[in-house]
Amino acid sequence: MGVNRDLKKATEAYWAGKVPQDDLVAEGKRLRLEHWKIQKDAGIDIIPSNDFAFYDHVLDHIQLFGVVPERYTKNNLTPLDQYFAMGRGLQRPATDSTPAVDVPALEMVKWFDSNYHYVKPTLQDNQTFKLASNPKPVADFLEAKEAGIITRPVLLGPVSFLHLGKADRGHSIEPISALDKLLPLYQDLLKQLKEAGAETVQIDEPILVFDLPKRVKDAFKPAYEKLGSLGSSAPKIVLATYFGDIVHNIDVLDYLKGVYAIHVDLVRNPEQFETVAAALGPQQVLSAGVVDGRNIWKTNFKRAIEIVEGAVQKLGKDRVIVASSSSLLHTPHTLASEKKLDPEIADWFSFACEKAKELAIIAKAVTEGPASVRDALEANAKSMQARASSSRTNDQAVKERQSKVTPELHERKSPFPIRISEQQKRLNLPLFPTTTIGSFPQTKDIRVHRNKFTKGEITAEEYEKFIEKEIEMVVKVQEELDLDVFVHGEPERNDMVQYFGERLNGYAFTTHGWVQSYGSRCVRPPIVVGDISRPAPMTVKESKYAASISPKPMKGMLTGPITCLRWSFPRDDVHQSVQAQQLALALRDEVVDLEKAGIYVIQVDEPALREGLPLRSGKERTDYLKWAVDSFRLATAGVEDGTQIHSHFCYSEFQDFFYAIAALDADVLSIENSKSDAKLLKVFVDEAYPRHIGPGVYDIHSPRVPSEQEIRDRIAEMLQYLKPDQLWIDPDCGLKTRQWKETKAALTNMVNAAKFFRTQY
Ligand code: MET
Repeated sequence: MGVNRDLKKATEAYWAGKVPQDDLVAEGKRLRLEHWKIQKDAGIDIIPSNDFAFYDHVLDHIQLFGVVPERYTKNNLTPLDQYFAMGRGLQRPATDSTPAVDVPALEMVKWFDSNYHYVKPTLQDNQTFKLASNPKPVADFLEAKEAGIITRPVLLGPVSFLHLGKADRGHSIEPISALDKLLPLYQDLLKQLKEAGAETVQIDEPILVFDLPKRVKDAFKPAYEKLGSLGSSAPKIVLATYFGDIVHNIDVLDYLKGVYAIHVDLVRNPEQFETVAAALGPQQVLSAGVVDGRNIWKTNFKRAIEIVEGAVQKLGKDRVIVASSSSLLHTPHTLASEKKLDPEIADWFSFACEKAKELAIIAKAVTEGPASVRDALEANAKSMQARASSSRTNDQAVKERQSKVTPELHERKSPFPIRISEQQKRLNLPLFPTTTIGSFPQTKDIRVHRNKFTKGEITAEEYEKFIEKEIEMVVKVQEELDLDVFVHGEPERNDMVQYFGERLNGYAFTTHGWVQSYGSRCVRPPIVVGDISRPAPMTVKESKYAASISPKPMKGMLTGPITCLRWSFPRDDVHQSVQAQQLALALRDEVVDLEKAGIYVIQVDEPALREGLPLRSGKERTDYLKWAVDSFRLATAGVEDGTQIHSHFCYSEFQDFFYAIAALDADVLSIENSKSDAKLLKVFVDEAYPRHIGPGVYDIHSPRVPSEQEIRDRIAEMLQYLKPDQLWIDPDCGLKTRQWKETKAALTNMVNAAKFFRTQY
């Protein structure tokens, strides 16, 4: 994105019509050159190209191979506008010279287990492919060459490209079946790259870290036989995998004998080295990913050098490349931008620019001997030592508390039937109770006040008064709407994870540590640096105030341990289960404090529970589900039977790990369902799920106001699967991104629809 999110600024200015396309294109060129130069100056020998994308690199390939559904091609858009239309949709009124355009975006989903999102290749029956004229990988290679840098172009491999795709709506093609038609384009592209002067090319096949259907696994054979058959008319291929190990797919390496090198992630799975090294052909090179592309910690040089030296011993110097484990897209740009970080902590971090330098040092240490980089090694050892023994990292009290966690702490006092009757006595809710998921619109006024407060332009009291006024307003609106369980609206929260991180010991924050989430959207994850604890209540004041101004039940609102962990940069020196347990204990205290303050409905959001699922089935996944569920239970089980625990997820596809959802033992679950088939709810019937559920009745991601009838129809559908006394009525997520006008209109219709059903039962 550039050191100051330059690409974000340029694309958004272009989308807003503030700058012409040429300016955006020029900014792209400037950024590419700058990033090549950073790597060159850092001492990187092999510099990648075609890793720059205006929106997403998978989308680049969609356009490169002409996998563009007709709805995007028929509007006479420029190629770049067509590209953005696929990435983010395009809605444009007609002008004198152009007709109106209204196309939704292609589907976008998470990239493996990261928080980056890619655009899904969307294929149609009888899909054809066409290589773009002046293909971007070739153009970018030539651009770098002109600047005096010979790069290694990066392509997404044909098998991964297809397997990561899907059939378009109304089509039934199995993407991998199109491989034969796609391969000639890769061949053509490789030849063009060679003609342009590329000696090597990196082809990513990250799907090798998944469990693969046989058909997909088998596809590697024809694919790499064809690409390998070009001999000297194509660049040599470095086949890259990342985010996991490839041991379970190691037989695929038999089909890859024609490739020059294999890249593996040795940060996540150092143990795969032996198996991979043994499976390499006698000439094949190993690209050893030893610098973490997914986190912000300084590389432990000693450990990394040991791994590289081990590889050199086994394979010989000429057969080892030192690399980052994955693309550095997932790390912030440079530590040099962080002026406010405590120097003690800053010394432990390494962002993308620093990681590039680390790679050069590791390679030099191995090739020229440790003496050639003595100062760097000594400084690194010191940092490692300082971090390991720092009081910021280690909190004895936290460790002690963890050692005393017993199985009983994960259990509510009584089973659900007893709890719900206690809760009902206290809450006295009607059938089909209505509620919302937590946030109400985050208006400009709220952001302005928060900024002023952060900058010290208004006092803490002034800010607090402002927040109270917002809460009063939100409560009043809910009274007018006649909702049953209220929320305070979350006006005081900048972000659902950062807000908690800022109130916990053990967290650090950056000012510029942005990473791309999708398109121009970036997030700035907080960093877990040490043992986590809660010095003081975090949300009680706001919830208590809200409860004090209305007789209706007020729902307390917390972010769950797994979501706090997943949306942060976690520690790499203790297992994530330990960090989750620490977060759980901190949240447990908060839950109990909320109850003491008279808050008898408490929601603990876990929207990231699913993305934390390990990529492959098996032990790691089962283990994860165990500790993830345990952390939720530990956080919530401290309350009395009469206090109602809610949880919220933003997806409804959990059929494959339903037992874990059930094991959370939440009294009420609210889930995303408005865009999915109500049939997904069948699992609740099949599994005889006994507790309460609120499948979102309308989509909050769109400003569209659903009619009362539409919501009634949706509820009727849900009642085919859920019992009337089990069903809650709510929107499918928080309302923070919406405007007030549509929020009130949609909630009015929602409450009326619930009231209608009350008359029916
Ligand atoms: N309580 C949160 C909200 O309403 C839940 C968001 S889940 C992404 O904003």
